[in-house]
Amino acid sequence: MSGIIDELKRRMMIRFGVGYATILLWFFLMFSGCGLYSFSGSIPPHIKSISIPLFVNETAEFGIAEAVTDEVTNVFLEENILKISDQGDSILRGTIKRVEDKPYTYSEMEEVLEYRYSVGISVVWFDVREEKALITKNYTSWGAYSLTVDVASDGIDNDRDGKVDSDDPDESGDPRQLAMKAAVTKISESIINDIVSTW
Ligand SMILES: [Ca+2]
Ligand SMILES: [Ca+2]
Repeated sequence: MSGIIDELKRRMMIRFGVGYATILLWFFLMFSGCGLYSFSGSIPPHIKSISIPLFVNETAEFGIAEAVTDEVTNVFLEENILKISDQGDSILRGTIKRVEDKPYTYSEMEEVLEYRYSVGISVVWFDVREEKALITKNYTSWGAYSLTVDVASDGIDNDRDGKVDSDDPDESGDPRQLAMKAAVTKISESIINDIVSTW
């Protein structure tokens, strides 16, 4: 008798277990579905692709237009947000308006401890079919660096990812280049966020 009860218990466990797994799977599909829906659903449905011509550089900063254009393009490719195309039904145009290096903190000896590299970029995301701008916005961001201490020991979170010096494997190389990369990455993220959350 107890054998039969044990068998019934076992079967109920299996059924309950399967049911539980089904519910979990259902929840997973529902939520991941919602995630996908809200992500792509925020872009007008007739826009399936985007052209990203090389940003215009109005500053003397060499290579920054390429750096920003590449970063934005890479995020689109990685996240599979819109198809990148030379003849896209939307176009992202950007202009590097301003690059500045400014002292930010000083030592007691009035030496500059930290510089801030800041970038200003104006961007237009244009709907080709309806011939209207979907986003027109200016973006600014910055990265920090020292001219006297190595990026790996300057006590500065150069790329603003919350990790400093030896805790951050990314903090190496040319300080100003790292600051530029940080600014460019932040602006690229902001542009992408605005594109996927306009509607
Ligand atoms: Ca860092
Ligand atoms: Ca550092």
